[in-house]
Amino acid sequence: MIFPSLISLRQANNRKGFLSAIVLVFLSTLSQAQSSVDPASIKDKMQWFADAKLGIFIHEGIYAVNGIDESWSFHNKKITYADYMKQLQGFTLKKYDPEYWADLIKESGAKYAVITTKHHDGVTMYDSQVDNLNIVKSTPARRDMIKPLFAALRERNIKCGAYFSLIDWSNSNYPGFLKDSSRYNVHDDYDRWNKFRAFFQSQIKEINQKFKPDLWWFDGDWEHSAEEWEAAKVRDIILTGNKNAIINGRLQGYGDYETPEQNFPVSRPAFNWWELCMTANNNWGYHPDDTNWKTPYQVITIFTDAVSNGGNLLLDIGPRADGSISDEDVYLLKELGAWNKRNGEAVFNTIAGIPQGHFYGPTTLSKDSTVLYLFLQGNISGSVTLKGLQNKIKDITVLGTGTHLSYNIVGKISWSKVPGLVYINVPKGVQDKYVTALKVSLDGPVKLYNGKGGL
Ligand code: FHN
Repeated sequence: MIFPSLISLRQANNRKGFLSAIVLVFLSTLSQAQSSVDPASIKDKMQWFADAKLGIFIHEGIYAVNGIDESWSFHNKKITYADYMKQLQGFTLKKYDPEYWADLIKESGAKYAVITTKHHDGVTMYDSQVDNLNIVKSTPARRDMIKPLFAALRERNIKCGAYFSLIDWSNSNYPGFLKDSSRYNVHDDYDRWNKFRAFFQSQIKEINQKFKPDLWWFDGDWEHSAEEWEAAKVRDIILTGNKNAIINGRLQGYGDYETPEQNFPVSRPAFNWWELCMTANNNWGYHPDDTNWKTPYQVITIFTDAVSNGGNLLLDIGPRADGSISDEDVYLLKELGAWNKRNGEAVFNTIAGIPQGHFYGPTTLSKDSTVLYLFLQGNISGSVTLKGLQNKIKDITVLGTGTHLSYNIVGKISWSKVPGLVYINVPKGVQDKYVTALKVSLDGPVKLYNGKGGL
């Protein structure tokens, strides 16, 4: 379900890494089949993540200088490596205000944020002692952008995530470089590969010590196997330094949760925990020529759909090279935040909703399953139907306005155990600007009839 979409993603984005996509599918299917993490053993540490529902993804890097594809632009030979790295000279962060970033993320309603510490181009966004290819030593920014942001986020009780690319196409000991040329093959020169492993694992150790991420968002695991990455050891390095750290599912089977990308699950993913990562337009980084922005309505319907299917949304922004954030990204986060202020009860700290077929739209449940939340997409008025509900309804209100709604039970046959249809009357004027949330309070934990009807 996930990986074919990644292939189409790459092709759609001209990231013609077709071969890597094939390898990706094989390795990913392998890794998924062999997830090495026992869900029961991580249930407690995952609770904040399960309750959080919304995170903000931040792709910041030298690729914002020219506003081009992050790392892929040189890998796919849209620009030479030399010209790509000339962007180091234009990366200033002169308008970078981590307090403002943290305020905006707080206002969006997000409970966590994930920022790129290093993308596939190998440039670290902090003062790495392991490599001089970092924004402190190699750009006019001359400052670490991770420490002040994590401090500002933690002041606002927002969890901090570190995106880290296992791929490092700039490192001379890394096999991969351009789409059609590699430096060497691991099996031909394992000593060189060991040098690279020691290098990237040292960076993971320093990020763990310096910033103590609450969440690690690995990427690029598809280029090598769990054995080659020493994925089990990487997991141990992190958990030894921070036993409650959460690791995403891009560590060749040694992660805690799954990360579908850009494409939207139709049926409920069979994962204990999952997170849909998504761009606000078509690109992860700042790309001024990309004006294909999603609307707040589209983001909110995708968000409620993901949550109703037991997942989180990690919504991406791509700040500029001076650290300022585009008006379009700001507008989306503020509109999403205003909606969360009106309807957050139906999202945060809830659990996945009732199975499809009982209501034509996303739903969620309170943790004790005694409150059912129904999401009405678009400007729905008139009446909406709930099928198979065996509970008695205590009350129905519209979140955001508190308006109480009436309802009728239709077609209930006294001697039959099959429940009637609940028609909820939604008058004009109570609708939310984007998605309306109805709160249905029940007489106990939800009980559903999902039979085929009849006598
Ligand atoms: O190659 C990266 C891409 O540049 C971007 O960082 C996304 C974000 O999830 N991950 C990879 C593509 O799957």
